[in-house]
Amino acid sequence: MASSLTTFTDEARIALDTLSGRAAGLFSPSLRLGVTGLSRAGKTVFISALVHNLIHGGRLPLFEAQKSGRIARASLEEQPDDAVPRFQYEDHVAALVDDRVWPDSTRAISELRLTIEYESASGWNRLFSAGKLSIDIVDYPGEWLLDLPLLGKSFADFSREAMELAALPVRSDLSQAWQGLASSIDPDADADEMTARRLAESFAAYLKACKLDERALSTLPPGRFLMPGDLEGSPALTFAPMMKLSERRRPGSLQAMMERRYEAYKTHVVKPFFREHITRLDRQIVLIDAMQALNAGPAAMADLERAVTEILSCFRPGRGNFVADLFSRRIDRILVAATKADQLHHESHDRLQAIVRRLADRAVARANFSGADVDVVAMAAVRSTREGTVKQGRDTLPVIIGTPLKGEKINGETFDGKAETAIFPGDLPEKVDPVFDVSRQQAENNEPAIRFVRFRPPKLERTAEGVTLSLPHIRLDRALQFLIGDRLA
Ligand SMILES: Nc1nc2c(ncn2[C@@H]2O[C@H](COP(=O)(O)OP(=O)(O)OP(=O)(O)O)[C@@H](O)[C@H]2O)c(=O)[nH]1
Ligand SMILES: [Mg+2]
Repeated sequence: MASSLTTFTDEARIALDTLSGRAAGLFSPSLRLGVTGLSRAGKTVFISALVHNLIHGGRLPLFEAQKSGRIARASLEEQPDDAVPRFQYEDHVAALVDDRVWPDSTRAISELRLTIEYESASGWNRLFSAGKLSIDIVDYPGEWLLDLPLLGKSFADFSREAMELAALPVRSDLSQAWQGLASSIDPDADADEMTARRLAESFAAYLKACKLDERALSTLPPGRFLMPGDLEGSPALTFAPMMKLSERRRPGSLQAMMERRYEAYKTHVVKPFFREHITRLDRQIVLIDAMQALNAGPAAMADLERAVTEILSCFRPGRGNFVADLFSRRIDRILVAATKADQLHHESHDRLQAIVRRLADRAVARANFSGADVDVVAMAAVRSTREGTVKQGRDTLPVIIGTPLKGEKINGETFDGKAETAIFPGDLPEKVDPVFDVSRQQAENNEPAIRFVRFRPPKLERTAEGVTLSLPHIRLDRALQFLIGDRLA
């Protein structure tokens, strides 16, 4: 009797704590927003601009909660995951705003919690909810997502596919050194650390060369070979595909060692990453550098499309897929966003968006994927240019004006990183099809459609009182509305 009474009061106290905690807003609802994209796609800039605009009450007319004045406050709070590096928001904003330089490359996962206090739009909700939403923003390399298919592949499958891809004409020259080395090694020889390392380094060098090459080739797994994070040099990363594998590997052989490490990579790197991060996401934005791909031509567009297909496949693995079991939550909204639209005149923004829509539609159709809303946007998280016109003879040309980065070149002129310049960027094609038509590229070998120059981040305007205004953007508000707007209704 006495003991059950204690149990009862304990439970009652916990229940009471929960209630008062809720009343104090301690248990505010949260939303996990994943931000990804291949390296240099614009993840760090996007997160910095999003947070800066919310904290400083930026101009966000398409973000309904802000426009109608229902956001009381947005502030940074301690993140829920102690073992994940914090997104260094203050450093990135200082770079953008004070120094007018783009933030450094980040190359690993990081997290930031932004809490929004708001007034609900409906009287009913106002009565029952605390009007507080915590958004946990998770920035992670898209390259790591491309590892997911490895979970279903044996070392022999992985080796065979790697060989096939390396032998393709587009890659054969880049993979030559590694192929040469791999073919000279007997998998049945005794396991040897230095041989394993030489093979792994040579294979990683080939993957990096694909990435750096101007053919803008899509990324091949293992993703950590390109973006090792804090795992550089660890045994789980010191393996490579092998040729001439024997069916029955000998214990103590090089093949046995490589196979064990490949399995360790899956168990200790790929799986935990998915379980701890991807499967807990509610919403996702995939940033793409469509401008760079457009400039490189249809083959690069096809490659970008392939990468987006693979990335989308990771978020909603169809039923029956072995990874579906890993998911604890369901991503219900995905935004595919082309950043850096500020390198075009606004007349081309809708064209860029149409191109991204086509790309996303094709990727969705091909991915093993269902059940999430996918939208697209052409945006600039940070707008580095203004618009204007320039008279040339009898024509008036629409131009964009900004400070080109030091060393950028156009028409033989090299910029010093200080002077403002007006540039006629050219228009994107009106029709979408040719952009994806690979046969056209070989036929014409034409000039890039757009001339694009990279600009420095903008100079922020100050009010009469000396207050710095928030970072200017293009359609960041539209992205926000799609990603979190409904949760602030
Ligand atoms: N004009 C313009 N350039 C941008 C914008 N966002 C990103 N960039 C450019 O793209 C580069 C990469 O942006 P980041 O945000 O660092 O990209 P990331 O995806 O975090 O890159 P990693 O950390 O290397 O994976 C920047 O250095 C800028 O030059 C934008 O909104 N407008
Ligand atoms: Mg980054």
